Amino acid sequence: MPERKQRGAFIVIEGLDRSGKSTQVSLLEKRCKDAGLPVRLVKFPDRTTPIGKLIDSYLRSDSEMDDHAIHLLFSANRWELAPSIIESLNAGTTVICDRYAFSGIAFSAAKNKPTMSYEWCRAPDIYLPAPDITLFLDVSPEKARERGGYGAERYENAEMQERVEHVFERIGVEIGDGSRWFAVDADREKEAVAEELWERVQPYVKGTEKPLQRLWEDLDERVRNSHLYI
Ligand code: DGP
Repeated sequence: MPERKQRGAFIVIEGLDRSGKSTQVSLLEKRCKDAGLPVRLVKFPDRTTPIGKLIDSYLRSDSEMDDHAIHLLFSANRWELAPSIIESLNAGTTVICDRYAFSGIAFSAAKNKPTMSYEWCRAPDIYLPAPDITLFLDVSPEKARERGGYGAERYENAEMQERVEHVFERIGVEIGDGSRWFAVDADREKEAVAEELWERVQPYVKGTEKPLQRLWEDLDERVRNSHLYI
């Protein structure tokens, strides 16, 4: 029998600000490298592209933008990198992604605007490559405060972070908590968190034969099959 082709795993790390996400992403990358696995790190927003530069300026409050427009730019930033992520995965490289579409929904829906519902926020990211596993670093507001509080960028305040966390909880339920989405207690020491992340990614890091899926493609199918489209 011909050997089935393995692709790299698509691993997403999400979390609130001050959850230790950047540290954990680096530790996970190092562990993959030490294990001899081909790995590529991707960070969203990618502030280096022309779209990313607009996002960077907005996050630093150097510029203002309509909430809907900036939401679509965050999504466009993911779409512009999607082909190269797919290419890496098909070449057998594990892709570790620091934030993804889930942040897109969480941070925008947390603005609580009547014209930016959960569904509206999710829409532009439907059909992006779907992660094999998403690890959500869950930090308590007390721990975040203990870690030196939030930074100076837009969204980095306790009230916003609390609303963001609620949206993340809903996303976790929708994606399937305990299957493709795992909430990880990020209040613990960084070594303990790193150990749990490493354990969680074990079924995937050596590559997978599973075809790459698209985000919420089943949901879209339900929409397409509905009588609204006849
Ligand atoms: P980071 O570089 O990980 O600190 O993320 C920058 C900030 O941008 C952080 O507060 C989360 C927020 N963010 C990340 N992705 C999105 C997105 O797609 N939409 C919105 N509105 N905010 C996002």
